Amino acid sequence: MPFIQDPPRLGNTYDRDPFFREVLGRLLPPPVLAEIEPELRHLGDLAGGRLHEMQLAERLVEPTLTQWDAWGNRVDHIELTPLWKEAAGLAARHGLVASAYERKHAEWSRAHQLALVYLLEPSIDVYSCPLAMTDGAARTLIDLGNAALADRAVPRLTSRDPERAWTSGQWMTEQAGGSDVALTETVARRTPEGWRLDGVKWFTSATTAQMALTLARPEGNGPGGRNLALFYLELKDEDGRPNGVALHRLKDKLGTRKVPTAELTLAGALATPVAGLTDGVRNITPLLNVTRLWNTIAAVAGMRRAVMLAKDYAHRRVAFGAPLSEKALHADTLAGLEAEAEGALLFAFRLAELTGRREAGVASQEEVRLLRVLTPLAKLTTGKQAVAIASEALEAFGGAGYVEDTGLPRLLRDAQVLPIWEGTTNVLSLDALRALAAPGTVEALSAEAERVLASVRDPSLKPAAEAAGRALEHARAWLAAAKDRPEEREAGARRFAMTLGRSLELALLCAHADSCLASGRGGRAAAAARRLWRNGVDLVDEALERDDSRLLAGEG
Ligand code: MFK
Repeated sequence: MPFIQDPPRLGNTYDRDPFFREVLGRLLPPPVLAEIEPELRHLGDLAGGRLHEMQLAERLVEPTLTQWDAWGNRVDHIELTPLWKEAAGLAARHGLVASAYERKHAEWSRAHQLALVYLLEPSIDVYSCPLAMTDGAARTLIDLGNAALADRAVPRLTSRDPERAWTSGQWMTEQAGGSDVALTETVARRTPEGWRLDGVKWFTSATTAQMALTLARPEGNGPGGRNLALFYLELKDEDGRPNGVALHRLKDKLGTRKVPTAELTLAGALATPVAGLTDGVRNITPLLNVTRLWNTIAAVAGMRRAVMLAKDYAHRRVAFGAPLSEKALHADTLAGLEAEAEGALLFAFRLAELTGRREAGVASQEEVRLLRVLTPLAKLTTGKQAVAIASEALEAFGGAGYVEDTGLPRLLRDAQVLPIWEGTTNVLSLDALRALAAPGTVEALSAEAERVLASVRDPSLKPAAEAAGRALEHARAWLAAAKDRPEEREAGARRFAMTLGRSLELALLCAHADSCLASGRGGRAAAAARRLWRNGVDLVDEALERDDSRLLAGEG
């Protein structure tokens, strides 16, 4: 009998994720956790079982676009993969969007919703993409106070009935305007029937949605983002005919292959301004901030999935006389990955907590400012980590991680989009600087860091917490020194943002570990905190340190 390797297995991904359960246990009031736990366990079972099996079985199935029917009618039909169809029903029934809006658990409703997302996300082939945009569209319509549009669309966007539920697109990206959305070329013309849009959208994710929010320049408006307007459109008219939207092709992407991302033309599409005829970029930012939150959750869910598989495999794979799990170097490597995933998870759920507080109307001014700056920081930090962790996790399988029919390479391909869409690392680093320029935001961030670090009392955690504190202090000094040096400030923005993001994660992990130690829940989290510290050495980006001393010395 030739040797046959036992493949990695997931099991119930809720039960097998004690760190996640600990985090929820600290974050949620016990009655809330008790109420939602059966559903979390059910989703963990699905994610680690049937959905994961479907995912592996459908590895080669991709969405297809049929533009014409046999008789010459333009149909633009996208056939989704079976798993996507299954995910749509599951998402609606389990309230993956709805639970945030029903607000059954007051300010903990976002954490509840994102816990559901965290569990399902790695097993639904990035169906999280349309859900994120749907959530963002609902938020935007509500925040901008357009009652007519909100009354029409929000009940659909937040429906638990798969037959009624809608998804929304977020059509921003054009050939000229990707990161620089102000370059949008789509034009809006006023006609007797209403506003009509003409233009080409280059990357419209999940184009099977029923509606979209998009940007266009009303005829007569000047250039720039302020002269764009935010529009609402539905893809089909009342009779089910296309509303001036023609799909050119599905994009041939490195990853997220199951997401039917299209390039499309708007040719006289009827659309409604959501909030006036200017300030489109500002008006679409509620959507951006929600999808950036989802991106963060997708990143931490992907990291956890990669680590779970690699850890399970380490018990099944024998090399050099013992299971890999008993090899000191392999175990150390996996512990490093796990620590990254845990720091990132804490960051993501801190963001979820703040979002929930703001939406429930109980956030202080300081928390609102903190949320604004933590959103880009969490998205950019976790996006980068997700790619690095997926890459290392594949390596932990040796050649099997590089072979398609194990289903493992997808982890890396799907992670690679996370630092790109919803704002690249550089764009978000600049966004973090923009947020910090607003009055009170540096103070809000400093207060957060101080509060988290002050809660770390156990002597075994002090060196790691102090390293985080030093890095945060360094970042603060750099920001002050770079204040009047716009070019240097811009050049150092990513180093600054990554230093901040990673040191906040370490601080949060130290605080979490401290509370575990204090409540006698063992030292596992403390070991992870020390491990994360070792991963980051002293966390301060070396180049930032050099910039910093140069700036502080007043050198040009
Ligand atoms: C699992 C997760 C799945 C997610 C699925 C998503 C699939 C979708 C695929 C996509 O990729 S969709 C396209 C994503 N594109 C982007 O994210 C665009 C990236 N670029 C930026 O974010 C730029 O920073 C930005 C376009 C916003 C800059 O544009 P401008 O024209 O230079 O705007 P400006 O002047 O900086 O900001 C305009 C206003 O908005 C300002 O306010 P005021 O008008 O009051 O001065 C800004 O302060 C405000 N603003 C900008 N970003 C904000 C914000 N406010 C709140 N939050 C923000 N994030």
